Amino acid sequence: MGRLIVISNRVGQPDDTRGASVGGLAMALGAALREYNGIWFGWSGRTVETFTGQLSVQRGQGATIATVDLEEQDRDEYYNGYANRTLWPLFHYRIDLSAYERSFNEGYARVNARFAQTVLPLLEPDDFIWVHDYHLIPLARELRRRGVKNRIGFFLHIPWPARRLFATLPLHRELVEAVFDYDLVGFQSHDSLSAFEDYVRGEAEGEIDSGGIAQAFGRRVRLGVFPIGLDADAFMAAARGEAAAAWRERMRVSLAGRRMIIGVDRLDYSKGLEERFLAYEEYLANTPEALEQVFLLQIATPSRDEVEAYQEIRARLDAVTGRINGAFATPDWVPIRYVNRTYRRDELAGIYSMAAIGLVTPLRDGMNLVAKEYVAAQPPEDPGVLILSRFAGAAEQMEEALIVNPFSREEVSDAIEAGLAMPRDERVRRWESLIEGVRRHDVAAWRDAFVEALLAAPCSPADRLATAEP
Ligand code: GDG
Repeated sequence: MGRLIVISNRVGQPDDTRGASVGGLAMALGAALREYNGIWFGWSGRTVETFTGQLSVQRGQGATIATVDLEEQDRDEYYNGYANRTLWPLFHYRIDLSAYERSFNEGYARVNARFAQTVLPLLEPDDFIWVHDYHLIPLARELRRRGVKNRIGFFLHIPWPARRLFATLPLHRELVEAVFDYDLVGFQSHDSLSAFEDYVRGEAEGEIDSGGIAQAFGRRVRLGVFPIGLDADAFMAAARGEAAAAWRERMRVSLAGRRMIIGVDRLDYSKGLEERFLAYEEYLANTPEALEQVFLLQIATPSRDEVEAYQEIRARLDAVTGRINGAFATPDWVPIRYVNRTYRRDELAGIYSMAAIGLVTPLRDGMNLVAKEYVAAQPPEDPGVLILSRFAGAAEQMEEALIVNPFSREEVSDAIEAGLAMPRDERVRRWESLIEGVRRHDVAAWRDAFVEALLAAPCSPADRLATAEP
């Protein structure tokens, strides 16, 4: 079997098993690459005055990491622009925040072409290529134009939006047409898959056969659902380790008999943090006996802070937490402990394990790994309760959580009350079912299912010739 070539916007540190890096993608791919003799290619995160296409290659224990520098204009138009100001908000149903600027589009096309050009000399005929996420949707098209016939798969970590929303994107057809240069396209959830299929049928005059093959634009691509998972055993082991134990003790002292609700998220408007705080405020207002007995610890790691919408959400959250704390706090209790910094994964595991409730209420989320981490960190004999948004991909798998509509303060507030009152035998029963799913559908199962489907996908080089440049 050939090598696995992973291509994503940024590369992670596959040898870093303690996981200092933030973001579900880096954790998931690190585990995948250790297993194969893989190459991981992406942007170095650095900018230079003029693009050179110079590869910088680093051989680690598990994988070879290859990176390239981009220009400042690339970062502005491709990364901060098309990826995070156009596609991210649109794919998370925030068309009010989506910026449609031609220069972003051009930057996106330019960087995808640069990625293809730079990775080309690394490729061997037997390699199979796995492209990740919304930054690189047209990469297969760019590779095909350069004559690449290898199997290429694409996995979308974020949701695919409903057809009518997607159609608000200028040049939406071109973007979907580019999807048809892959052999396999994977989504996190059935919800995303059916939104894509709906677009293919309704806007691209295409068809989906019973085997999950989509046909449109004179080409075919296999579609599938591949819900991402945790490196569950490693995370459970981290929860039993020294750093976790130290944090458990630190939290035990600081709890002083109170009960903790926890949220852990990148500071992103899609995660529903403001709505979460307001629902929690509603719970406090309606439950006087909870005052001084409960608190919400929200760890919100700053992210994409060059993008205005992120600066705005950060300022709003500062204001909302300040207001709620001002209204409810007493000299020895604050209702919301709001923390804008990063912790190591093993430290997080210890903190999660002390929380009576994991509050995971994104307004839209491809999957949401925090929900799975919370479950993996719980003590089996006395587990906490997961409250989970129905709009996270994880909700399709984690039915034993308390599933809520994150837009409804009342519903979330009721779920907090129900979670805190839930008897131990019900908590154990729900948790046993949840942890079984987290362990079975782990990151290795995700990778194996995707790779197997990619290797089995119908690969028809004849179709490719149509898109190759003369
Ligand atoms: C995208 C999709 C999909 C957070 N704070 C710290 C920290 N984190 C870690 C969490 C978790 C990860 O970041 C966040 O993963 P999510 O899955 O919740 O969300 P995104 O970053 O938006 O990821 C998402 C994912 O890709 C994978 O496909 O599930 O839907 O949006 O692992 O623990 N990690 C550390 N310190 C922190 O302070 N070490």
